[in-house]
Amino acid sequence: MANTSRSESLFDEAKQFIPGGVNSPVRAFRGVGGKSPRFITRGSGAYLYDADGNKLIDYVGSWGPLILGHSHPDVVKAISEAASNGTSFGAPTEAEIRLARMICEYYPSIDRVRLVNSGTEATMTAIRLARAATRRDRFVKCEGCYHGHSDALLVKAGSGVATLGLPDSPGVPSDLAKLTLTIPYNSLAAAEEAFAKYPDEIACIIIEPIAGNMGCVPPAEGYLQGLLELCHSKGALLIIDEVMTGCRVARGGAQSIHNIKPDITTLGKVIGGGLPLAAVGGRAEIMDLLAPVGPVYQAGTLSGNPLAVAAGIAQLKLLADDKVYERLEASSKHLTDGMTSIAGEFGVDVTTNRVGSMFTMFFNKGPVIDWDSAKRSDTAKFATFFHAMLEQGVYLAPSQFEAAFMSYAHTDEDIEATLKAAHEAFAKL
Ligand code: KE4
Repeated sequence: MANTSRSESLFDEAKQFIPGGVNSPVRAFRGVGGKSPRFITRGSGAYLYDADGNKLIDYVGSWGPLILGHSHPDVVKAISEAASNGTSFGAPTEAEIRLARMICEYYPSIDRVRLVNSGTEATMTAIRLARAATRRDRFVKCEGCYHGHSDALLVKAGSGVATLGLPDSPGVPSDLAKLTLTIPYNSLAAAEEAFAKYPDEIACIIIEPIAGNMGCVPPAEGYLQGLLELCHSKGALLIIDEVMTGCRVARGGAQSIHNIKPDITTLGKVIGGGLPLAAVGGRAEIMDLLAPVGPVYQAGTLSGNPLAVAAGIAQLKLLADDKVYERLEASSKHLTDGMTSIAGEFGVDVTTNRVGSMFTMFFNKGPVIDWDSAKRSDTAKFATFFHAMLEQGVYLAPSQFEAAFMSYAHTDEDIEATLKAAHEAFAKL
């Protein structure tokens, strides 16, 4: 058994000062059980090192940002140089223009982009923009999609399709939740039903173009294009939330793979190079509704922060090379094909969904196409598999309903070691 005593004692200490000992709930391993999450001391390339000195092959990558691996020298150098000139000015800088220009070049649907500090801020702003642009209050999200923790988005489906949302957390007013309609993912009919039920009342649909927060679930053929056409036919906007998929599944995100131009895009994770940075972007006539040009208020003390912008520029510059995505595709296919065939050898039902370097192996006969099918996964079996892999030094996302991420730093030897660990883990199921 790996020694985890230091992590366990740090977890006990952390819980005295931080709710649940973590600054984001999923880190607490509640989805997989166990005595304690691993407290991490450093990351390097494809590896994390925990407080007890255990080396872990990392497939979480800080939940997506670290597409090049941990502490990439170019990114670290850029942050250090920026820091030596000061950490924050609360004033415009040339570097913010460079990053904004790169984003606009990578995303033809974006004329203007506002940098913020988290995906939550980005999606909250995107919905405010859509409501302002359409003068409508309701909006639609999909079950199983997560867009951050702003009140309007912490909503669960009511009974039936396209019903008034219910608060998915205490503290969210039901009067607010009612304005959020929830529909199944991958169902154009459900989206049409929402507009039929609330004609001229829906400001937008917000969607993960490739879902990652119910586990990885790709859109059905024509689904995204269908949503775009439906929204525009009803005077509504389409917000594509690429916080996870942006620069991950392709340099131009899911919208470049599916060749669609949404009205508003949110980005995060990869574009910040591991520092707190996200973005909301879209056509000029929408984005210029934002203060100080237009009346829609949005602000942030540390928005466009010099260190985060430097990290983002350094990472996005390295992602300009197609070879990075070619390698990510090949290494991710190698791993997921291998894992799936090992599961087959042991007669374990799994469904592996993958787009580029984000993927989920569901303990589920499949197909997994939406939240209803995803939630039929055997989470107990996943938890056993997760801990068996962690025990062998492989760090997967501590929830069946999360995506795992390959980095450019993972080598073929890392993948072979992971497959060997998977063989041992499946043998224990
Ligand atoms: P943040 O506020 O966590 O930066 O971004 C929220 C967000 C928005 N949109 C999408 C598609 C996202 O995946 C996220 C955040 N993703 C989770 C992982 N499932 C972050 C991990 C966490 O909550 O600790």
